[in-house]
Amino acid sequence: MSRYLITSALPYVNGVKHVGNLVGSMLPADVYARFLRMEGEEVLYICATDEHGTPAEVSAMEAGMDVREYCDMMHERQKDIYERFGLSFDYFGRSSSRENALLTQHIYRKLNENGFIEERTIRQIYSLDDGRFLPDRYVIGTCSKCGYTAARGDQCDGCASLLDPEDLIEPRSAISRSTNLEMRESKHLFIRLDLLASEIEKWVDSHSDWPRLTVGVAKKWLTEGLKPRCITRDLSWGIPVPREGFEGKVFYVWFDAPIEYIGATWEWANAGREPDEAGIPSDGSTHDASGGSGERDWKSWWFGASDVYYVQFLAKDNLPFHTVIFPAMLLGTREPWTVASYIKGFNWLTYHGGKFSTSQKRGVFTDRALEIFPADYWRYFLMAIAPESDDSDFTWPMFATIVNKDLAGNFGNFVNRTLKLTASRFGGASGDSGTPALTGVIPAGGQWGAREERLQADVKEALEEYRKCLRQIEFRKGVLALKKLWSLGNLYIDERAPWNLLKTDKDEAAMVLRTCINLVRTFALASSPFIPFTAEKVAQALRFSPEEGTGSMAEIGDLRVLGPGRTFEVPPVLFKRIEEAEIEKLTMEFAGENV
Ligand code: B3M
Ligand code: ZN
Repeated sequence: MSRYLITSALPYVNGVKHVGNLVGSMLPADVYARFLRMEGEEVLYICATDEHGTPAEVSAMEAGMDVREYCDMMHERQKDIYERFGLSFDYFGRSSSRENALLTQHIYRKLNENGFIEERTIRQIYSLDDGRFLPDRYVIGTCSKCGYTAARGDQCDGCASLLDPEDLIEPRSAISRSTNLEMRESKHLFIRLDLLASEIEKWVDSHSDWPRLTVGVAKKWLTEGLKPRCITRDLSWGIPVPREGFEGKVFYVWFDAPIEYIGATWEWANAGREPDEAGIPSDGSTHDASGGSGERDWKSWWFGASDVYYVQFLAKDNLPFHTVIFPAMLLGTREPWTVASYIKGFNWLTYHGGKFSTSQKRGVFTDRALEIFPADYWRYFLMAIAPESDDSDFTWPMFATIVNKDLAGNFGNFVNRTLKLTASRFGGASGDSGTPALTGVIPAGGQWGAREERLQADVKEALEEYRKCLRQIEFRKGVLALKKLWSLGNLYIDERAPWNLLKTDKDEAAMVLRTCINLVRTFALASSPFIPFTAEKVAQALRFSPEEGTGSMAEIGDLRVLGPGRTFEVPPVLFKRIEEAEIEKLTMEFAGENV
């Protein structure tokens, strides 16, 4: 028996994310977590905001706020949005937590003890007027290759060349615009990835089941050769480096960010209590994986945990950090930290053929998305077009097609016509006084025939197919299987035409409708990882608890769970069709400023 540890890439704290970010990490992780819980598995789904580094510092400065206060505010804002998307984190932490600081410093110390840390002196641009070193991207100037006047020190947006700050003509600070810059020497720490390369390669090779994208990126890095990598920065916002001569320096944000997967689990366990440094397991001690007292035990997930299957979800630009650098950091401690069992990487979601752009306001951002359509529309649509094996493109016409066809047409319509017809013919009182909802009673009578037996077999088969896809973390295939399952309902009801049977054989009609209501239950439960809010609505309308009869696909697929005599309500239309005119309006609204 395994337990499942799930993490999704930590969104940077600055700025609200667009729906492309969502589908590249958090949303699929959530679908997977919900699916596994539904299967009765023990799951811990952890995420957090990534709060350190220059972007947070600079955004705080732009907002005229203290960086800690800025992060407090933005963390809450993002957390709220993710809650409204139905992301079912067991914990959503913060990389600026005390837990993460202690763990980051611990991991650094172990790497250092084991000879994987090296001190080097490097030359960097210092801004006299800002009183600080400038990271490459905070130096701007004219591109020496194409003459673009707002090129950054790491890359030119005019000609896409990779640059060094020295390649810029008339370099200036992106923070203050000051040209008062000079090169200064500064001491930094490097992690000796070169010494860990063969171990990492072995580790990657031992995972033949990983997606092609994941293995491809890892292999590319390994073949190009791993070089020592700088893990410290001359900044004040970050985790202090516990080493003589490094006062005033902090760890590079990419060093502490992945450690926050562990840190957030510790935050979850502490539930607001102060962490105790002695809580970090010491060398060689293998933790009792049973978790002891039944309290939240972060170590049982992360240290010496032989029964944990750990799955990471992230977009492809984050793959090098997760397939090479983070595992090297953990392996180099020579302690038994949990490393990934499976790494699910995603390609890009583009927006009408181009990039989502925060600066140009191009594309749909998560906060605005929820003002336009309910979360389940987004969840289903985004997963249906998830950039799994290739990049994929968001367009509004596509959004409308998928919502109209699958959600409103296939699923919603079946639920609606089944429940409406039943309520109107069987016990269809128009609610108690004051409640306008149409209510009905599941009718008695009739016997299952060969068609129903076949339906039951088809449903179980479709569910098994669906289950297989999600077990293999193949979401688009999972969506296809789900659609196939829903179609079985429409096929059945059209074939059996209970509206006609009602005139000729009321018992038979009752049996068909009863079977359809059970299909509604099955569909709602099975779909709940993708459309949890709707599944909940249906559960409430049919008055069954979502936990009732779950725990296996066989139970979910059983079409004789809801028996005669149970009352139900007809829920309002679950998914509204999106009309042409609305699509045009939305396409215009989100086209961005440069169109
Ligand atoms: N915050 C980059 C990103 O949001 C970075 C991920 C950290 S994962 C440990 O794409
Ligand atoms: Zn250029």
